[in-house]
Amino acid sequence: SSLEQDILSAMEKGEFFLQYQPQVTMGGRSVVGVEALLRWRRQGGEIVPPNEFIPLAEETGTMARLGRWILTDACSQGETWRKAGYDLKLSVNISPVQIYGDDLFQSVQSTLQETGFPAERLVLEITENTLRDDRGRLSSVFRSLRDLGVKVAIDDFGTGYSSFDFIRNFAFDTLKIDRSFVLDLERSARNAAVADSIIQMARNLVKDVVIEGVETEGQIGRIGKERQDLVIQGFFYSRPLDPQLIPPFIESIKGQE
Ligand code: G
Ligand code: G
Ligand code: MN
Ligand code: NA
Repeated sequence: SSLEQDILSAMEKGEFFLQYQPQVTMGGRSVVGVEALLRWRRQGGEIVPPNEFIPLAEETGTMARLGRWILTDACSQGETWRKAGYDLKLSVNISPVQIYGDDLFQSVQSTLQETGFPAERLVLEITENTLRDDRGRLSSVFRSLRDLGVKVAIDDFGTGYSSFDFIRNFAFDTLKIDRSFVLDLERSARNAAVADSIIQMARNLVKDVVIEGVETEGQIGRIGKERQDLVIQGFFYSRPLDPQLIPPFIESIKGQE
C-alpha cells in the first residue's frame, strides 16, 4: 500500500525519532526512568502522532522493522545517557505484532549486545489488551526475556477487564495505571473509589507502580503526595522531551525540594 511505502521511505529518510517522557518519584525528587515515545516528522515539518500511523504499520507489516529500529535507537540513547552518568530505566513500547512475530527475543538480545545497554535497565511495555491474545505464546516470550534480565511492564493497567485471571499468573515487574483513573480521581466519589482501589491493587501485586497522565497538583494531592513508593509519569512533571533535554531536566529536579 502507499502508506506502507510511506513508512518504509520515512525510515530510510530518518523521519522517525523518539522522545522520552521522564518517570519521577512522587514528590518530584528524582527521575527513575524514561519512556520512549515514537514520533514521525514528515517532510515540511508536520508531526504525525503515533496513534495515526502505528495501527497502520501493524496492519501493513512494517511494524516489525519499525519496532527493531525503535529498540535499537532507544537502547543506544540509553547507553549514551549511562556513559554520561545517568543510569535510567528505559521503557520501550512493544507492539503485539512484535510479540507474536518470530524474532522479538532475538532482536532484544542482539540489540542489547550491539548497544551495550544492560538488560536489567530495559523495560518492555505491553498494553493490557494484548493479554487477551495467545497467552501461552505471550508467557513463553516474556519468560525468555525475563531470563535475560529484561523487565516487563503492563501498560494501561485497569482497562482490560477480562485479564485479571491472567495477571494472577503472568510474571511481570511493573504496572502502569491507565490515565483514565487519574481523571476519575476528580470526577466523582464513586469513580475515585475505583481509582484508589486499582492503585492499591497494583501496589499489592508488584513493587513498581507507575501512574500515568498526572497533569495537576490537585491530582497529585488526591493520589497522596506522601506516597513515595509511587512513580508518576505525566505532564505535571514533564511532557515527552527530545533526548538532549533529559539530562538538564534531571539536573533541574535535583536542585528542588
Ligand atoms: O506519545 P503518545 O501520543 O505520544 O503515544 C500514543 C500511543 O502510541 C500510546 O498508546 C503509545 O503506547 C503508542 N506508542 C508510542 N510510541 C510507541 C512505540 O515506540 N511503539 C509502540 N508499539 N507504540 C508506541
Ligand atoms: O504507551 P502509553 O499509552 O502509555 O503512552 C503514553 C501516552 O500518554 C503518550 O501519548 C503520552 O504523550 C501521553 N501522556 C503522558 N503524560 C500525559 C499527561 O499528563 N496527559 C495527557 N493527556 N497525556 C499524557
Ligand atoms: Mn506505554
Ligand atoms: Na498507557
